[in-house]
Amino acid sequence: MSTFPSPSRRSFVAAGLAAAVWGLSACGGDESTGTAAAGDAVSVGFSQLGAESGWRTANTESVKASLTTAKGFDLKFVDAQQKQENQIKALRDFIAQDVDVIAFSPVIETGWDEVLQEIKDAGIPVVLVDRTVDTSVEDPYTTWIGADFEQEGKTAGEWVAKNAPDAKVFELQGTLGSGAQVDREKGFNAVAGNQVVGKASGNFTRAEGKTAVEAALQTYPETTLIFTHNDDMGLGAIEAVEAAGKTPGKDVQIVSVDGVRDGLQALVDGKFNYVVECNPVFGTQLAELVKKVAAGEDVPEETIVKDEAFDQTTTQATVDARAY
Ligand code: GYE
Repeated sequence: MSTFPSPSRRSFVAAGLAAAVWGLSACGGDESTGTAAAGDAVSVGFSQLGAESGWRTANTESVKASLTTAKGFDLKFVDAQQKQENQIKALRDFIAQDVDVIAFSPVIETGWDEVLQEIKDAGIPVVLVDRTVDTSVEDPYTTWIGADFEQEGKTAGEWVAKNAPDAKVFELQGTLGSGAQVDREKGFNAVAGNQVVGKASGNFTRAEGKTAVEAALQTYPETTLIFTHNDDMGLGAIEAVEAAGKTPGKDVQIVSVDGVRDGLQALVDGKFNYVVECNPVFGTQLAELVKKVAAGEDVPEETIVKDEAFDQTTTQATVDARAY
C-alpha cells in the first residue's frame, strides 16, 4: 500500500471544496425564486427507491418528517417504485433543477456510473442513503448513511448456527444485486452457509416472498428454516408455510431482518423465531448531514445506524411501543 494520499482521498477533499464553493453561492440566494426564506432553504432532491416494505414506509416517513420547510429544507421527494430507470430519471431531473444536494437510496448497486458522473460534473454533492453503490466513478458521493447489512446477516447466521445447527435453510433473498441482499447473504453464509439448501429472491415484498416460498417448499421439501432478508417476505412466507399444512415457527422456523411492528408481532405470536433489527428511523441524522454537506462542512465518510436483535422472549409491550 502506498503511503501517499490515495487518489480517492484527494478527490474526496476536492469534492468537499466544491461543496463549500457551492455553499457560498447558495447562501447568496437566488432572486428569481422569490422570498428570502425560500432562498435560504436547502433544496434536496431525494430519490427513494420504492414503497416495497414496512421498513421503506417507515424510512420515507422519517425522511419527510425531518426534511421539512420548518426545518429549513425544500424537499423534492420522488418514489421510483423499485425501478432503476425511474431513479435515474429522478436524478437527472434533480440536476436540471439544480438542487443543492442530491440524496438517494439505490435500488441495486450497479448501473449508476453515467448519472453519478453527470451529478459530479454539475457540482452537486451526493448523500447516499441506506443502500450502497458499486461504481467506477471516483468519489461518487460525499457521505453515506445506512446500516451494516453484512453484520445483520452474520447476526442472523450466528443465531441459526447456535440454536438450529441441524436446520436445513432456505434463504429468501431481497432484490438481487441490491446492497442489502448482497451483504446480508455474505454475512449469513460466512457463519451458516453450510446449512443452506436453496435460495431464491422475493424482491423484498410480501407477495413475492409468498410465491418464492410456495415454490421452495416444492423444490426443497427438506427445508426446516427460512432465513428471510426482510420481515415483509417473512410474513409472505408464513402464509405459504401455513398453506402447505405446516406450522411456521415450529415445522419451519423463520429468522428475519428489519424488526418492523408486524415482524415483531409475528415473533411474539411464535411464527418468527428471531429478528435482527434494521432501523429505518434516521431522518434526523440525515437532515443534519444534508445541512452540513450543503454548507461545505466536514462530514464523516459513513454513518452506521445502530441495530439490535430480538428473540422470542420479546413481549407484546415492546411490539405495542414500536414506533414503526
Ligand atoms: O431491509 C427492506 C427494504 O435497504 C435496508 O430494503 C433496506 C431494505 C430493508 O425493502 O425491508
